[in-house]
Amino acid sequence: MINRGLIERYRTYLPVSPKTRVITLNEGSTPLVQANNLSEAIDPKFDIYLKYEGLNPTGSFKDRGMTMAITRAVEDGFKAVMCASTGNTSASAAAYAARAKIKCIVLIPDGKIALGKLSQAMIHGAKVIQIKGNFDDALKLVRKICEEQPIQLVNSVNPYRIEGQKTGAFEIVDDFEGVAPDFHALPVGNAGNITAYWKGFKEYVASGKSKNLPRMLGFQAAGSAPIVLGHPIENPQTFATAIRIGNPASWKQAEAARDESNGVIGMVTDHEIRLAYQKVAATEGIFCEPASAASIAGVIKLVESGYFNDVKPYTGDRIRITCVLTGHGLKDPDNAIKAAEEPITVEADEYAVLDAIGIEEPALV
Ligand code: AN7
Repeated sequence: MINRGLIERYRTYLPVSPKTRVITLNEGSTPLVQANNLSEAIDPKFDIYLKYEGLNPTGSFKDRGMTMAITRAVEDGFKAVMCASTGNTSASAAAYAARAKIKCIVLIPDGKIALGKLSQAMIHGAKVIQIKGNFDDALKLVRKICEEQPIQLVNSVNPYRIEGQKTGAFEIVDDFEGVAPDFHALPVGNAGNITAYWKGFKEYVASGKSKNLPRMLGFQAAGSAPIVLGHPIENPQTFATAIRIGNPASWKQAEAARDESNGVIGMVTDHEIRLAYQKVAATEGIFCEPASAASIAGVIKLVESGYFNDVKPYTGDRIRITCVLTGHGLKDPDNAIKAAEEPITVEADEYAVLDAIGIEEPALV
C-alpha cells in the first residue's frame, strides 16, 4: 500500500474533513529501530527502541505537525505562513508551504542554526530573516506579527501542529501492537513535542487502541534548561542548537505531561549529549543530530542514578524505552565533523594507504 502520509493514516483522529485538500510529503510511518547494542552497553535489562524521526521528508519530526498546520492554513484561506525557528521548523514549513504554493517567512537566530537546516529553508524558497537575537526573541516577534497580519503562525503554539505530532505516539503503540512503552524519552526545546506525544498516548488509551500509558522523560540541555531550573533562561546556550530555547511556549503542558505520567524532565550537559550522539552513531549505525541525542543521554543519566531500579516492565522481563531521535544527523555536518576523528591524507600509493590503516606489509598472493 502506498504511504499517503500521516493525515490519511490517522484521519479519524485529526481535524480534517472529507473535503480537506491534504498537503503532504508522505511523512510519518518512520522506523522504530530496536537498539540492542545500545541496550547492552547501558544495561541488558533495558530494551531500547529508537523512533527515527530523521527519516521524515525534511529530516525531522516537524513534518508531522507541518502537514497538519499547512493543510489547515490552506483550508482556512491563508496565503502566507510564518515561524520562528532553531532550524527544523523553518525547513519543514518552507517545504510544505512550497508544496501548497503559499508564502513562507522564517525568523531564525543569526548564526545559530545548523547549516543543513538553513540550506533547506533557502532552497524551498522561504523568506529567511536572521535576527540579532535568540529563538525566544524571534517567537515573540512572530506571535505579534501574526496577530496583526493575515499570516498563519506555524510554530507549535498552533494547535494543528500538536495534532499532527501526536501521531508519533500512535505509530509507536501500533508497532508494539496495542502496548505503550514503559518509558518514552525525548528532547525538550519549545516543549511542543512532549505535549503532542503525551496527548497521543492518552488519546490512544481513550479510544481503546492502547492498554497502558508510558512515563514521559523529557530532557533539556543544561545551558538551556528553564523547566528543570524553574525559571526562563535569558541567554540559553548549548551546542545542540535545535533546543537552545530559554522560555518554552508549552512549558505548562510539558509539566503536565511529566506530572500526569509520573515522569521526569531532566537536564544533560553538552558533554553528555555529545557522548550519546557519538555512541548511537558508532554502535547502532544511526546518525541523529545533537539535540536528538539528549533523549539517549538522559536515559543513560537516569540509569546511572538508579531511577529505574524498582521498575516492573508492563510486558516481558525487560524495561521498554522508546527514545525519539527527532532530527537527522546530516542536518548538522559541522558538529559531526567536530565530534569525530579527522580523516588523514596520504599519497595515492598502496604502501601509504596500508600504513595509514596500520598494516605493515601487503599480503603475499
Ligand atoms: C531536532 O525548529 O524548536 O520541544 O524551531 O529541532 O517540540 O520544541 C526545534 C526543536 C528537538 C525540541 N529536537 O522539540 C525549531 C525547534 C530537534 C528539534 C526539538 C527540536 P520541541
